Amino acid sequence: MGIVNATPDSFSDGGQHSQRDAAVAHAQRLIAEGADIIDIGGESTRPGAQPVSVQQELERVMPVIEGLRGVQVPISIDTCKPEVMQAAIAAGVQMVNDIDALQDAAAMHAVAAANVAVCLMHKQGDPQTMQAQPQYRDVVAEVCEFLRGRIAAAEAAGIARVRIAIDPGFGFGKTLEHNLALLRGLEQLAGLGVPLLAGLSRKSMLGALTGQDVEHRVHASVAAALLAVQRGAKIVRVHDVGATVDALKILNAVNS
Ligand code: 9MG
Repeated sequence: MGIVNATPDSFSDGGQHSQRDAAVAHAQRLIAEGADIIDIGGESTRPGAQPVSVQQELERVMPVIEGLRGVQVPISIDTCKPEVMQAAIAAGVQMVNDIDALQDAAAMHAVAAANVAVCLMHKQGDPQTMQAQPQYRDVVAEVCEFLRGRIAAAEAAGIARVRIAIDPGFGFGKTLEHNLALLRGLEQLAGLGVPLLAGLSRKSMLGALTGQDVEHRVHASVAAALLAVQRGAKIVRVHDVGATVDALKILNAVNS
């Protein structure tokens, strides 16, 4: 899954049209490099990020979704807002990536009413405050229990199991130790019986381990993606698609 951030700070040279064109061109580049899914988001979820309005988010993501109409891979919308989900689904996206795991009833309804896939992610707290003091008794067991509960809630709302993926939410209300424990325990989450998505790309845990700033975390991100896939992840959400695809080709060749 290739990441396309339709946020003003991502494609920096100003005007709305050039932002849209740059985001569309970026997505097309990721597809050419081997992305199987493109994930488009209009609200930053980094620690400390401020929320944006429905209107702002729609203005950011909808032109990019329209610009990618007809591409050969499924498009995913990265949002927690039911209104954005509905508009994106109406425009043809095939997946909703909700870092809030459809805990909003209207979001659950938006996905249940459509024939789209969904990724249910775990987080503790909200992006503004989540890294202040994350606490768990047993992070793997608690994330597992939360995701088991969200799968059950989604199925009860009418979302077929084949449409559901889950994600431990690396970096979302987790310390470095929590993130490492989750990476070590990923097989337990994979055992929940739906595809597992892992997003480690360029995250601060990789900076903490390597000392590299965000622009220089490609190698660490590829290593983390490989480890996640070895432990059962079926989808890796990444910025550096070409490098990750090459690494996964080696893994697949060794495993086949
Ligand atoms: C939007 N977003 C940022 N990080 C993410 C992650 O790790 N997983 C998912 N599903 N979405 C993410």
